[in-house]
Amino acid sequence: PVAVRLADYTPYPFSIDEVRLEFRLDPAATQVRATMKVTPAGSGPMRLDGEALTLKSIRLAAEGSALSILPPSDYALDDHGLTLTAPPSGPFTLETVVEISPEKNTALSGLYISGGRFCTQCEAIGFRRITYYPDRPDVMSSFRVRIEAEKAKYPHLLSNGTPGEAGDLESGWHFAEWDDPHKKPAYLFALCAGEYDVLRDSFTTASGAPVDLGIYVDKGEAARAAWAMDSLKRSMRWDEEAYGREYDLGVFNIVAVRDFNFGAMENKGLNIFNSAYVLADEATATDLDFEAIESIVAHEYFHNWTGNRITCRDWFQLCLKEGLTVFRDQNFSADMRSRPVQRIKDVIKLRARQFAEDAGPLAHSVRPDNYAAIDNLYTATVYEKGSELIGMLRRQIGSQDFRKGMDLYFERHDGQAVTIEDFYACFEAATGQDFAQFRRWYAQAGTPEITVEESWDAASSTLTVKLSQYTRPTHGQPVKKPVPVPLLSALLDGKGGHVAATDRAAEPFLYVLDTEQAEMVFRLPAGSARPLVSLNRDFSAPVRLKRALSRDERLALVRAETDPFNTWDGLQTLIKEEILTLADGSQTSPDTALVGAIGQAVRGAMGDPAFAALLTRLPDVGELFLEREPADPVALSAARRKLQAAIAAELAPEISETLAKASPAPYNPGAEQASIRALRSAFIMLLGGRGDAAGTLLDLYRNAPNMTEQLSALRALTVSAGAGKEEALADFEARWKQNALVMDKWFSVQAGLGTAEDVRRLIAHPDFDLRNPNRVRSVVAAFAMQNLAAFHAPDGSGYRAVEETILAADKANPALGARLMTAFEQWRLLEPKAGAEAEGCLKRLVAAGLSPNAMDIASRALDG
Ligand code: DPP
Ligand code: ZN
Repeated sequence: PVAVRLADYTPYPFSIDEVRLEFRLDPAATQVRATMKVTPAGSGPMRLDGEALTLKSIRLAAEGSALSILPPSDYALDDHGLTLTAPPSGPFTLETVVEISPEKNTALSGLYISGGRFCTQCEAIGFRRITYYPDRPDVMSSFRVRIEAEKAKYPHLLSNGTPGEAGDLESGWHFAEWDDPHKKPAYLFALCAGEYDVLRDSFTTASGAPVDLGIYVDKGEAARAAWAMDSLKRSMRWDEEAYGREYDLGVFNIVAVRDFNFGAMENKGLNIFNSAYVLADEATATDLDFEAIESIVAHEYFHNWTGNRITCRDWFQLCLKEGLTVFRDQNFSADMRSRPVQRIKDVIKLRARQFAEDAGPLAHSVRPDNYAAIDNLYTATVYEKGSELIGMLRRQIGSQDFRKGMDLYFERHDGQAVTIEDFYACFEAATGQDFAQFRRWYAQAGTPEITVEESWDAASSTLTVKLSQYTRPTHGQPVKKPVPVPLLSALLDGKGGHVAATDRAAEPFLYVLDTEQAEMVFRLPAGSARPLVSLNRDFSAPVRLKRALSRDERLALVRAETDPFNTWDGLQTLIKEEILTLADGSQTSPDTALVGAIGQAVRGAMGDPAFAALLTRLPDVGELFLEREPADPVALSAARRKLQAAIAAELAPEISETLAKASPAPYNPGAEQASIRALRSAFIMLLGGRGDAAGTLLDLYRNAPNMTEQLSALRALTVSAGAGKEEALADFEARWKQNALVMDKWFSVQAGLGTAEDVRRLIAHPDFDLRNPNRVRSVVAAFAMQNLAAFHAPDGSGYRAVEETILAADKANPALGARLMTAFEQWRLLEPKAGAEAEGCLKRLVAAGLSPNAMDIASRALDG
């Protein structure tokens, strides 16, 4: 595929002042009439995007005249659109009528059918599958929509904005009109039609405007949308309090859809959600599901200002809305729950997904300068690293100046489609600072490595900390320039306190490393003991710290830490090193001092159970790939289990004591109870690592009062692979076979923890549905992205178990196919046998024929 380049950007030479869309909905043949009021800004042809459309008629009217059929000589059609070869030089009206087939739309982009209802997904370029239109984010227009459909089958007809006229038509049809007064790009268009149950509520904005809220779900499911509704109202309030942003329409609707490529979509006034992120109750959803719903509802809502009111000029600027909105939702979650726990979870995700992406053939900068397939830019780098960049900005300028810059951004750019430069210009204006060097973070791919060397001169009581930064070459970027790395730091006394230097108070301080090398020099009062150095507290910069410390030095640092993130991270580093040592065979059993220290840390944190749970966490095999090459996932996985068993033995008394208590009741999904259940679940997982706890686990499974603990017990039984596993899996299936979202968990537990044979069996299961992305991901992605020892088996059996399914999924749904292909991103790091099998599999997939989206991933993975 030909790459699209940022450098080639030119504004669209027409403005679309208004567009009216009229739909006659039919699953096989939907008719769409689009009437646009157009004003040329220059001269030349007018290009409209369009894919998989059948043009029925095209008419044009110059200003002041009536519509008349456009002669074929005045336009040209091709597979990707329509060109008006000689449009009028003054304002005109263009009307097209096209026919589309929603029921044949398996790509789930554009207008399609899910569960017998119509729905849309237009980001990034799905609108061109609905009608001919300049499908680019910098063309903003006001949309008026009329929907006609059979009333009995589709009683609810929804679109963006606020409802207008509605009524009955002939032969059992009806219609509804919707008006969206806010100008928007086509990717924010949405339409839903069908029969739903509706959970209704209302909200009053800070300035007193009433908003009707509705969540549209499957029949019988309205009660299960209560948490999503609660999360929505809290998000609306939070955006007023934290950013001064109010909602701007009288209606806000969410529709839950079972078949959806993304998690959710922020269409103006009509968010469409993957039903996995709407429906929850204690019996069917885990605390992690509740937490995800809260954060995704917030994320989509926050897009109303960061994304919709102010959108991206082009898709290279995707991080402008996504990185910023992730930053906003992460802070919302931190305010709703525990800030340090939220930070740790965000960093786990960043390291697992984004660091891996940044270290492999798919590495790209947060704002790339070219792409082959826009769907493939919805990445951890754009989202998660994009959020980290905003976090660094705020840390450097402080929250007051950050708010000033944001206020200016909203004031200056409301109603516009803008760039990262526009965003930073607001912060330059608000603070008088120059962010040119900071913006290198947006242009350079790769994770900076910060090497730290300390020396202590006892005679002068001087501690010198040498810092240097280096970013490895990535595809197309052989040499990197230094970026500003804000390191929140402190000197520790080893007794839980901070040390002052002669010229520096005892408080933590921000040190910004903005050159390749620099030194921090601390002069202490004569006779001082050597302090310990706490660096990158709260993970203030998204970097990899390289510090040559012995196990004892690290343990001492963990004990001395005053920053909860670093306490956790210090143990994670030790745990990583321990797993690597066990995996390469230089040590056969886990170090007792380390296991003891983990036990001690967990016991000391029992008062903050969610934090204690994180202290028991072992890094995933995928995170360890980056630590030592070549990676041997089979050995890493075995080593990980050894350490897990040792931690379980160390904590045996706490585990039995905790699990002997009843789970908190009555159930509440809020942070306080979720924290207690997080520790219970962590302990259940540790029991699974022991191999002698099948009886206890089966009891826990049978008596689990909620899905959080039921699923943990099921997982632990699956890991332990002993007695009770088959019984629990069969029971779970019998109990939940009617609930697709719960069954996704059943599939995912087995694919994520089982063998290649298990995966073949799951793919052959009658409920495996190639057309449903959640189900495909719960098997193929769970296996290929979480079960690395089995997926990357040295005999290639893991690859062979899923390659045909990847091909078939890709054929129907290229966005899904491409997402699954990213499982190969780390293949070059593998030990030679698995590496050769991975390459063979990639080549077979390419030879069998992939979609352009999947081909983009495969060819980068092979070239890189
Ligand atoms: N823009 C969506 C999001 O919120 C992706 N579909 O991330
Ligand atoms: Zn988003």
